This record gives sequence, structure tokens and C-alpha cells, in this order.
Amino acid sequence: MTIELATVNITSPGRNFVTLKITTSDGIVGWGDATLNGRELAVASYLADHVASMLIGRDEDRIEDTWQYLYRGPYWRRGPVTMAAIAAVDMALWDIKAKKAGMPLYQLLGGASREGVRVYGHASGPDYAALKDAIAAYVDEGFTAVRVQTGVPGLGQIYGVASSKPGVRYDYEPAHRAADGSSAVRPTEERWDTRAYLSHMPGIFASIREDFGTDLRILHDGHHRMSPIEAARFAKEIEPYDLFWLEDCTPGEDQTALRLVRQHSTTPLAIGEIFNSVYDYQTLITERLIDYVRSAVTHTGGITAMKKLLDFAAIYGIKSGIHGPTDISPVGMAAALHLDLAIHNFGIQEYMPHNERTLEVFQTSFTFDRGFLHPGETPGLGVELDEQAASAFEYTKAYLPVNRLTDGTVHDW
Ligand code: GCO
Ligand code: MG
Repeated sequence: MTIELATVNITSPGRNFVTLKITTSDGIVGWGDATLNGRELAVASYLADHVASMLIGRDEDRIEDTWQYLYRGPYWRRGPVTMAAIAAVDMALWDIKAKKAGMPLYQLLGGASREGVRVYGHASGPDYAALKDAIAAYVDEGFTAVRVQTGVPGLGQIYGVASSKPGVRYDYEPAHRAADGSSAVRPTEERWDTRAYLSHMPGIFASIREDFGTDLRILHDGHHRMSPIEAARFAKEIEPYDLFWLEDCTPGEDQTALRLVRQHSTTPLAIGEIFNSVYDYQTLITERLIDYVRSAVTHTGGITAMKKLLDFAAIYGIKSGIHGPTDISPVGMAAALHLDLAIHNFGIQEYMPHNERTLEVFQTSFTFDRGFLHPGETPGLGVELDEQAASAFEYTKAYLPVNRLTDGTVHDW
């Protein structure tokens, strides 16, 4: 059998998703997530204009060969657009192979290494009172791990913190459309002051430990906003609050920056959500500068590449912490869950539940129970895109915000 058709679906049930559909000559359909937040159409074009026709007539079972063909073939390597496109093809082919085998994908990856996948939720609030409510709501639902983000006095809206009070959970949306809901023309802008942040956050962690005790796993995302020396000071100062991890404390592209942080602190470090290749981790892993690998299956070349990356990390005792915000579609999330269940060096999985409209468009078979997810027993990835339902939600351009210091200088985020 061969691949007969490869088409790209773009839908926006509250936020944008790009999904690749591969159909085999005997009618088996596989799905792959190709969503790159704020640059969705670039990946859609890469797939539709440059990859789809090459797939036609290929043997759908030759996943490794297809991966190498798409990675080495075009000469231009890596980068989020290319690697998201390759990821979508890879996921769709694994979906097809597992459907043909009549097994959930995790079985083909070696079978379950655990009963469920521990997840962490996103708690945030403009101030500590709001953050405390949000954490309490997660604890009530059975979550054993929570990422905590909060506003900083003197600063306005900052990334990762829900601004309004839509409910107890204070959900936030990482990308913004225009105020009237139409396509955004340019990103919104936020203001940032690292000094204010560094003096505010340790007290927040102290309050959380006081209110919630020592059992709860607390995670925090620095979102690339600190310099190496600031990150070193911060990581050292928050050691008494026993974080599960401090994520993206410095800008990701400088792997050696984490040497300085490591020299000064034992706070566990996680990095990698903007990485797209195993080479982005070469120094970090071989020098044991991190504790958790944060790549998304969707942005790192798919299941084939993630399995290799995580096996490489395992040799150095480094664990997984796969990226799972709402800009990863349910297809990408399912791919993560199958890997999480199968690999030995699983650490934790990020879980930001999708909204109801998204879950009408993508039918999922994963289940949540008291802080743990399971990918389910449906053959394949266990997610189907309802193209009819998807067609009701037209693509609407949305952008992640840009970050500036209080004097107007463009800053990392
Ligand atoms: C996280 C993140 C996300 C990203 C987002 C960008 O840890 O989940 O930092 O919120 O910023 O995925 O598109
Ligand atoms: Mg992050």
C-alpha cells in the first residue's frame, strides 16, 4: 500500500490549528499536528506546497526513511517551520501504522512503563490571592503538580498570567487576535522589569509552601527573561521552596548560559520548548546542565525524533517534560502522551486542557483521572479531526505578544 493523499487542514476553534491528513490507498487515515503559534500559515504552505506531492506513492510503513528523506533531502535543515512540517508527517505515519496494527501507539513504542502520566496544570493570577484560588482549584481536581505564574507589582499584563476573572482557574490564551475578534495586524506589547520580578517571586513561593504544604509539586516558567547571572541568583534564592523545576530561566539559544546557573544552584532546570532538534541539546545533555527536556513533539520532528532525543537524555539521567500548551493540538498532545507512557525516563507532562469548541473539532480518546492522563486504548494516536466541524472555524490571525523593558527596549521573553 502507498500514500494516496496528503492534505492540510487549518481551523480556528478559539485558536489556530494546522493538521496534516494522510490517506493510504486502502483508505486508512493518519493525522499529524503542524501548529506553530503565530506562524501557522508558513508550516501549512511548507506542507501543502513542498511536501504533500512528494508523499504520494510512498510506502506509508517506511517512517524512518520518510523522516530522513524530509530532513536530509531538501539540504536546508532544522528550524521550527521545517521541523513542525516533518513532525506532522511523522505523527500521521505512526498513527497509520498503529491503526494498521490495531494497537494504541504506545504499544508500538514498547508498551506502557507506567499506569498513567503525571501532569501539571497552569495556575496563574494577577496577584497572590487570585493565584491561590487557581492553585486550590487544581488541587481539588486531583492535580499533584501545578505551574505557578503571577503578576508583578508595578507591571501590567505579563505573559503567562491570566488578566481577567473568567472563572476560578484564570485560564490564559497565549496568542491574541484583534480586540473585536478579527485577525490581528501586529502583536500586542507588554512591559517587563527583571528587578521587580526577582524581588517579588521568592515571597510568592514562600506563601505557596505555607498555604499548600510540601507535597505539591510547584513549577515555574521564567520564559527566557533573565540573564545568566540573574537566573543563577534566582535559582539559588528559591532553593528552600523546593521547585519541581524552573523552566526557561535564560534565552534558549545559548546552551552555555546554564553552566553559570548550575554552578550556583540545585534548583532543577527545564528548557527546550523553542528547540527543534537534538543538536539544540547537545551541550545541555552531555554536560548535565538540565534535568528536563521541554521539547514539543510537534516542533521537534515528531515521534521518531523525540524518541531519539529522549533516549539520548536518558543516558545522562535527564527526564522528559514534554511541552503541552493549548497551541499544541489534541493530535500533538496525544503523540506526547503515548511517548510519556512508553519511555522509561518520563518526568512530567504539561496539560492545559483545550476548550470545548476545540474538543468538538478534535475527538480524543485520552482520559484524565486525579492528576494523571492516559492516552486510551483506541488504535493509533486516538484522535480524529472532524473536518465538517472544523470548517465552521475560519483561520483568524493571532500573535504572541512582544516584550519590552520599561524604557522601551525589546526584551527576551
Ligand atoms: C509553556 C509555554 C507556553 C508558550 C507557548 C508559545 O511553558 O507552556 O511557555 O505558554 O509560551 O506555547 O506558543
Ligand atoms: Mg514555557
